[in-house]
Amino acid sequence: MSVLRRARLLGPAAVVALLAACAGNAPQDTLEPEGKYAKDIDNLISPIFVISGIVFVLVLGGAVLIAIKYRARDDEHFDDMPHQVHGNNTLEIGWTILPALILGVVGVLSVAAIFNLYEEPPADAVKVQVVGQQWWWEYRYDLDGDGSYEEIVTANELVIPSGEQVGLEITSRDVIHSFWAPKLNGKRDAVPNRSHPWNLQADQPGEYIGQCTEFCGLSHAEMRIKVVALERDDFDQWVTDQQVEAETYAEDDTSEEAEGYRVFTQQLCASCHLVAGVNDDEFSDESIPEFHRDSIGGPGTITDPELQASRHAPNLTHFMSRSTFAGAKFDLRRDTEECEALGVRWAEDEDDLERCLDRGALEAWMRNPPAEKAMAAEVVPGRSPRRGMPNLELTEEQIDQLVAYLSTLK
Ligand code: HEC
Ligand SMILES: [Cu+2]
Repeated sequence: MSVLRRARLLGPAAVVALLAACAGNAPQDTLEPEGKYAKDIDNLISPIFVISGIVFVLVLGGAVLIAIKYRARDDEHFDDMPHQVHGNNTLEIGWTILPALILGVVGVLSVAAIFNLYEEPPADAVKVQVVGQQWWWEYRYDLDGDGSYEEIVTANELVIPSGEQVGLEITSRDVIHSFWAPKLNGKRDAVPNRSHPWNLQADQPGEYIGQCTEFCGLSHAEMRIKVVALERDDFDQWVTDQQVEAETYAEDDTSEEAEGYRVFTQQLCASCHLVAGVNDDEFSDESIPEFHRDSIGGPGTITDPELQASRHAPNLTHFMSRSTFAGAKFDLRRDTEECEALGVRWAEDEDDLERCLDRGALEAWMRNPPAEKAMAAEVVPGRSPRRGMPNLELTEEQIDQLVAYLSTLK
């Protein structure tokens, strides 16, 4: 292929790549940090980029200059050897020491930044265990500092207080994932049976988007991250709300949500999803096999691959306090400006919920989850054939009842 043709093919690709870098709305732009740790990284990238830029220009510029200046000008002098500088001590010591000095500076800056990223959270910091699983993130909070992450268990949205260092312990229940919210910090792998410490801090309240960045199977691209930073007061309120248990319904209650409650507890839902105050028994030490117990106390001891990956599902106790579901792939709020502006604790208000709940998305999910998100992996001997939520063949009536019931889980 001629150089020209190659350029003609590569040109448009380069232009597309270049234009993509100009996106106005780029929620995952790592070069626009919005928290301490992401800024630490940015403060490392910028000087090193400048240093590499200078080296690049000097070396490449020098090479081009010399190539032009000393090129063979005519056939007569084509085989002439240029003047040799081998053995020039000043030059040789110079170009050994200078790069070493430059790398030394880069090394010191890098190591200092890495130490910053790993600083221990203060004793009273919010601590969250982040559990990657195919294909969603679970967040478990240790609020009393006793080292067990069981005070709040939620999914999809990591809620943190803004302006504070939040200590994470990142792990996985099945395969290797990687946690990355680019505006708040760099990435950290989630590896089964390991716990990786990490920090997050968001300077301002807001929503920060990220995604799993380690290929983890079928729905890897649909395993998103949403960090929601709230003012301290709002965060405290969120914590209080999250610790309230859900209601149960009497047998003679014929309201739609009571019917939905019965579908939830009598269908398989309750064997995978925990709603605190409703089916804790099914997840208690006595009544469940050991692997399921781990889903309460956190991962770490599950070694049977089939058990590692089956029957773990998002805790639904406060499902409606989130704005997304299924690995943050779908919005639970309708896509209008008014509803988008409600913020994360949108479901508190009955009217907001009535007006803004995206019923269609939720109903579609219950009608046939694998059609909404690729989840069923092929059958591998010795492994569970199922990841995620199966199609439970619900009737339309049951779906309506379930939506009514789920709407009460605020
Ligand atoms: C075999 C286990 C299993 C059963 C049974 C099950 N689910 Fe699920 N469900 C899951 C898993 C796993 C997910 C997360 C899927 C994902 O995000 O990839 C999920 C996701 C959900 C979500 C979204 C939650 C969130 O925050 O992301 C809702 C709502 C839900 N299920 C409701 C139900 C209802 C209602 C039933 C009963 C009709 C039910 N599920 C039965 C495993 C199950
Ligand atoms: Cu993943």
